[in-house]
Amino acid sequence: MFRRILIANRGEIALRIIRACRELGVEAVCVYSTADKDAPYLKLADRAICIGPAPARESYINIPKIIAAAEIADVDAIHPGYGFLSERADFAQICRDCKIEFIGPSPEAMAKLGDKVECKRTAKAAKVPIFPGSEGAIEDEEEAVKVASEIGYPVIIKASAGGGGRGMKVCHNEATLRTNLRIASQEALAAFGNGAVFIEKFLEHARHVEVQCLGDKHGHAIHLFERDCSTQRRHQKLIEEAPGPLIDRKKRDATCEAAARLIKTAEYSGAATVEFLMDEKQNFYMLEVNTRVQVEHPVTEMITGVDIVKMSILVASGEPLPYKQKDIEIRGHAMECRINAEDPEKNFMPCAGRITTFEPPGGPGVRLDTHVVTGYTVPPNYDSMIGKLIVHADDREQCMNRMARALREFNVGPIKTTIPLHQRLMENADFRKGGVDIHYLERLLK
Ligand code: MV4
Repeated sequence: MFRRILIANRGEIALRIIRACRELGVEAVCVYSTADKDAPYLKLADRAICIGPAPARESYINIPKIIAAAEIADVDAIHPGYGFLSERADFAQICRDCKIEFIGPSPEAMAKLGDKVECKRTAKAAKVPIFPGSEGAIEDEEEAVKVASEIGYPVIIKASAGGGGRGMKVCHNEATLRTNLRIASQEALAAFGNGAVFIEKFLEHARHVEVQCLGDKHGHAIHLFERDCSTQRRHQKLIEEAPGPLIDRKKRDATCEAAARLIKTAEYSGAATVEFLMDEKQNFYMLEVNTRVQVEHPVTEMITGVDIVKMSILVASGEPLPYKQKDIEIRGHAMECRINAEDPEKNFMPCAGRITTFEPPGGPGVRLDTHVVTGYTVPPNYDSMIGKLIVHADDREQCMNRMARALREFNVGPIKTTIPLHQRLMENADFRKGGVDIHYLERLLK
């Protein structure tokens, strides 16, 4: 096991990683920007190093500064958390060159699964279901038109280097396909430095179901079942739950096994999430792979009992996964509400500022992953998530009742948060039935 780890992140995930380190007997070194200098979680680290001013470019995503801090603190490894440098294959390669273990996949596995065209190719070989579409990147317009007429409109153009909904265009006919192809490729080149685009069948009504996987450096890969993350707005998830409600067991198992196969085929080590869209007939189609620990990992931890952050550290140190697939079982139901410092009444405008009232919920089955304490000031420079309320119960119904109870106990002020919106959702008949699609929240907010 590592002696000392540098945490190249901030906020609740930095605290989550500190906690995993402490339990593993590993020293944790935090880095922080001047905007986070008073963050209370820094006192829980064994050491904290200032890496620069508030803008992430000059601190949390500044590779020379992160590497300098790692050298000064003499760490064995760097945990990137999510966001920031977590999915940068160039950073993973620099860590390797500096003989610092990157806690995550190899740069090769990250590049392979991070590029969507490459990822689809690998998925197809591993018999993971994908949308019908172009084989690889589009080389010329006529080829795209031919593929589209074969699979039928609507089709969607995606950037191979894109992600999280960036650089996508839906086309309903040949004329718009032709026009959009050129625009999409130019935009992709400008935004990602890679103009490669591909097309696939566009699915209108869908649920977002993703499979949590873990791989080690000994060729083992397992899945920890799925999460439903359909309740989102502008590609920002608001609620995640596990298992996915109302999903046929056989189809679910086949998809989860396919996801684990993909991770194994890619010789992937660490935590990975394979994203799918699920149609009304519960057919699954892979979208992309997230090569990091995700925000919503706790719901999977609650239903499986597996500590995903600890596992990410364990496998990076070269240990084999201490679980076989048959050891993994679903226990009950878990749900996570993202608590953002935003005003849902004002188009989710971020609300930075001092939190003078902070009364967290508690009691059976309640977990709160947050770095916030009374008197904490939310800086305006980073994302607005200030915590995640996760609850676990025997079934979905009791889970929602428990969430409603916990939300009622949770008192945050004077800044606005997403708590009242979550309370409304816990009482919404469509949400309670389960199986809402990816457009549900935006429809509700209209
Ligand atoms: C799609 C799709 C429909 N059909 N692909 C958006 C984010 C990126 N990961 C992929 N996305 C989509 N890909 C096909 N072939 C619809 C979306 C999509 C979406 C997916 C998941 C969660 C929310 C979404 C919101 C709008 C569009």
